[in-house]
Parts: sequence; C-alpha cells; structure tokens
Amino acid sequence: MELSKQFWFPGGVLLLGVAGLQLWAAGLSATEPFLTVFFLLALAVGAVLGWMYNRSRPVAALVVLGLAAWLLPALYANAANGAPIWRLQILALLLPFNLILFSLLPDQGLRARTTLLSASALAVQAVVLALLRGKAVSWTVLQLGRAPLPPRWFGWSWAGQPTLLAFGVAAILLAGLFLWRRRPTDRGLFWALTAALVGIHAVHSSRVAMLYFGSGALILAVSLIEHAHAMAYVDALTNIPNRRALDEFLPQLHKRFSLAMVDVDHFKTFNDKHGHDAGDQVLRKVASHLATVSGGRVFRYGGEEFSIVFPGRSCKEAQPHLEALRARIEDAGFRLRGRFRPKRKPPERRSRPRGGAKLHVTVSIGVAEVGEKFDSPQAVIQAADRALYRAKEEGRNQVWFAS
Ligand code: GH3
Ligand code: MG
Ligand code: MG
Repeated sequence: MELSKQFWFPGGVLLLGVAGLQLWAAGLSATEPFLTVFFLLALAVGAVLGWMYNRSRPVAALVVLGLAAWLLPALYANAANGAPIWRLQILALLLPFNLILFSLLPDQGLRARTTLLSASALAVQAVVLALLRGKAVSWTVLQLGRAPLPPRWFGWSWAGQPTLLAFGVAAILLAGLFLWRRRPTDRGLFWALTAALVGIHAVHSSRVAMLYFGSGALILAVSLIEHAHAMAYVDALTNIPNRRALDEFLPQLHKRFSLAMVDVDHFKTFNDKHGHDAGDQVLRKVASHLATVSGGRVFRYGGEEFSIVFPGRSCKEAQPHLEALRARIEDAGFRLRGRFRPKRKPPERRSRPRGGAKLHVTVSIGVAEVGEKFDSPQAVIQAADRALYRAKEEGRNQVWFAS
C-alpha cells in the first residue's frame, strides 16, 4: 500500500466518517444516549484488546482519553458558570503531553515497569493539579497567557496557544514516529490525538465530546487489531508479508500468475564469515530491494528464501523485472551497520577503505507460471523451486524458468 493510503487508513477515514455523521445528525437528540453507549463500548473494546495483546501504550492512551471525556466537559461547564478557566486549559494541555509520553515509552507489556511509570505520571499530574494554589496558580495563568505567535491565529479556539501548539508538536512527533517505524499503534496514536483535538472543541456538550474521545478510543482499538494482524502476517525481521500471507494469497488468485522463488547465494558461508547479525542485515537489505519490484508482491518464504508473485503476468512478462532485481542486488552491495562498524577511526586510516569494505551478495531465481502443466499454487511453487535449483547448479546469480 502506498504511504498516503497507509497513513489515512483506517484512523483518518474513521474520524472523517464520524465528523460527517455528527454534522449530518446534528440536533437529533435521539442519537445522544447512543453516543454514551458508543463511547463506553469503544473504551471497553480497546481495553479488552489491549489486555489480550498485552500492550501498555494504547491502554495508557485509552485511560487518558477516558479521563479527558469525563473531566473536560464538567470543567468547561464550570468555566462557563464563572469558574476560572486555567484548570481546564491545563488539562487540555496535558492531553497531548501524555499521549506523547506514552508513545515514547517502550511497550514492554502491561505488567512491565513502564505501566507503573505511566500510572505514576498521571497520579502526579492529578495531585499537582489538585494542589495548585495562590502563587502557583497566578504563575500558571501567566504562562498559559503567554503567546509567542500572533493571538489572532488562535482566536477560533478556547484552548489557548500553549495547548494548540502542544497538539501541533505532538502531531508532528507521532506522524514522524509512524513514518520512521511504520507501526500501526503509532498511527493509531496520531489519529487518537487528532480525535482528542476535535474532542476538546466539543466539550460544550459532554455527549458530542464523548463521540470524539470515543472515536479516538475506537481508532486505538482498531490499531491493536492491525498490530495483531501484522504479528500474524508480517515477517518481523524484514517487515514484508510472511509465508502464511503467501499461503492465503495464492488460492485467492483466480487469474493467471507467475511466481518466482528467490534464494540468497552461499548465505551459509556469509553467516559463518560475518556472523548471524550481519546475515540478518543482508536479509533486510535484500527484502527492501525485492519490495521495489513493480507489478509483483513479495513474501518471505522462510530462511533466506523469498517469493514474488506476479498476478496476471506470465513468466516471460515477469522476466525483465526479475532480471533487473537480480542485477540490482548484485550491484548494490552494502556496508555493515551498527556495532560491526568500528566506533573510532582506526589509526592507520589511509590503509583501509573508508567506512569499511563494501560486501556483495547475489541471488538465484527460479520462475514458474500457473497453467496446464502446473495447475495449482503448490505445483507452481514446486516448479519454481526446481528452476531455482537449476539456477544454483548452473552457477548461481541467474534467473531460470520452469520447464
Ligand atoms: P546456496 O547458494 O546453495 O543457496 O547456499 P546457501 O548457503 O545459501 O544455502 P543453505 O540452505 O545451505 O544455507 C542457508 C543458510 O541461511 C543457513 C542459515 O544459517 C541461513 N539463514 C536462514 N535463515 C536465516 C536468518 O533469518 N538469519 C540469518 N542470519 N541467517 C539465516
Ligand atoms: Mg535456501
Ligand atoms: Mg541460499
């Protein structure tokens, strides 16, 4: 899936759908009890999934959304009745702050120390907020009133500049985190944050606020389902679909397809020479090259073997793409990263190649297509495997067709 689609789906689409629904149903009082039910259900589903998959970050975020939906409308109503607005503004400011805090903490499961840390952070905030008096309050109000940017830019919101800026910074951080790690839970947190931003502007009605904070909870719940899906169907090392995904994909193809089996040459020797961790880096690199193939879908078949499926294409049509991949992997080479790279520059620098020697690997490829001869996915895989064996026998680093 291309990146923009990956980013918008499903959180962004869900939030837009909810906003559309709210605009369409505005003024329908009959929907209001439904909103409370929706909110509680979304929280419950998210909590159960978080507990099932033992994920502390989404659960912590759910707690924050639940607290926000509970506290903010009440404080807003108080403020409308003349109570000072600073407590409401601080709570709104704490919302993005906490979501960022939880997204940066490592997810080590619900029983890990980080959960205690998150809970303590929330408890400290609650105590400080309850104890704020006198000088501390006037200082806080002063800080909240400080406006580095022109105030008219923020006139549309009651939340004040610090809060809106904190939301902006949190959004940039979470989007960046997703682009970097591509984890569904990071994207879930980004869209939950966006839902919370809309939510704090709906606090005039506790139920409309519940709709948006509930949407945030639902987005987190969906991201937990995506996380579980990725655990089942995506290979953890190379981040491409795994054998199970291939086994389920092939029977769904009702048209002609060709399939290539790709195997790294002399990989055992490479591992023996450079170590297993270096071998893992090679597999990641090879997978990222293979993933650039146009018109094909790449899977990690197992070990150092990959499969590429070309739906609607014959072997002949797949050939130029496979030949290009083979050549690109041969030419690319790569340098070992991380602890394989010497930390300090070696004293006799000039005698060594800069940045360490470039290592090269090659791959052999066997291809077969579905047809009269090979009439089932299993038969195609076996035929491609035999062709791969031929490519190895003939000297490796080449593409062979099944006959
Ligand atoms: P050939 O050219 O005939 O394919 O030789 P080869 O050495 O690549 O083939 P062989 O099947 O003998 O060895 C495959 C090696 O791949 C053995 C195993 O240690 C290594 N391997 C399999 N999975 C992984 C992995 O996830 N990480 C690393 N580092 N090595 C792996
Ligand atoms: Mg092999
Ligand atoms: Mg091999």
